[in-house]
Amino acid sequence: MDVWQSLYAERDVSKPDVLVVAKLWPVLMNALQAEFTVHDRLHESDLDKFAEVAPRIRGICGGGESTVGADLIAKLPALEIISVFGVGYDRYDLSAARARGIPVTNTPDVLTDCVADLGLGLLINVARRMPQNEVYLRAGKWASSGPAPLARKVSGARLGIVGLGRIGLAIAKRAEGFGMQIAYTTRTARADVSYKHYPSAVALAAEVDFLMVITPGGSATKHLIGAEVLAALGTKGYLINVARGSVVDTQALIDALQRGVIAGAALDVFENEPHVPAELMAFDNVVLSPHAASATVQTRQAMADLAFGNLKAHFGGQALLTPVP
Ligand code: A2R
Repeated sequence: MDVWQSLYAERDVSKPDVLVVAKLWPVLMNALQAEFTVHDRLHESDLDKFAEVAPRIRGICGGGESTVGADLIAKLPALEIISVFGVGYDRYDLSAARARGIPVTNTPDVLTDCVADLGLGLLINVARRMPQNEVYLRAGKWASSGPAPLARKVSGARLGIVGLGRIGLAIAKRAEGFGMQIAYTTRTARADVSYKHYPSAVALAAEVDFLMVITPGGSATKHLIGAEVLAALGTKGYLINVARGSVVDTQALIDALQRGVIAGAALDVFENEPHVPAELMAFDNVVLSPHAASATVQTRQAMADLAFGNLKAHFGGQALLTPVP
């Protein structure tokens, strides 16, 4: 048996080779392994083996925060499809994929409710100091020192949403239930909503109590929320980020919190996640969440069904379920 025969003998040639570029949820991983020949992060763990299998890799599956650059795509001459387990794909080089005619799919819509739920949950948490209050109670301070400090009322407050797409709109609908006054900023005003549109995040921030960030990541929105926006939000304003860490200038946020430029922040995403700056962890007026917006069993199952379904559709010669436009 020559080297190629031995390679082929090890694998089921009827199962397309798929490179997995993230530590995926086991349910999705199991589905992939049943249908495909899966190479789990081989490009990071074993470069020799990766060089061996790269010529026959036909699909990539990764998470929303994975990086798939032009360099990786160039190493995969047989690549036909990239399936993203997430709605955001800002670290995938779409131009490089498109130049080769390789479709990219994502998992929109199915996670909208959960991200919106968490966005509003974070807003209420930071305003009403729910995590801090629980720590206060558990530390016995209620009994020893009396009631916890007063919080900020949510119902009826002014909410500014940066990015009024699928998720931004779902957040707005929830906030309507709290009688909040809603305004937003996007590059193009929506004709189908009556919320007030502002031309920039700075203009919006100056008019609201809570600024909710829910745009895509990537170079177009990098540090969209910086010192100027935070100054406009002001000493009574709160920032909530459920978009991508890159949309907020972390150093500017830390500076603003240190100097009392804003009232507080609630963050589900970070620039260098899973690493969270120690400065952020130290603030009493900051609520932190480990990028958990879509992390429910129900939503992750729906996302897995789409991420897997797109690959299966492609290799079965069917139309893709959710191609990135
Ligand atoms: O700017 P527009 O008119 O394209 O509106 C989109 C808005 N957006 C921006 N707003 C302000 N400045 C920008 N530079 C900017 N770029 C985009 O973000 C639109 O209203 C919204 C994105 O909405 P969708 O595409 O429907 O995305 P979805 O499902 O709401 O998810 C948003 C992001 C994902 O990309 C992940 O990064 C994260 O939520 O999970």
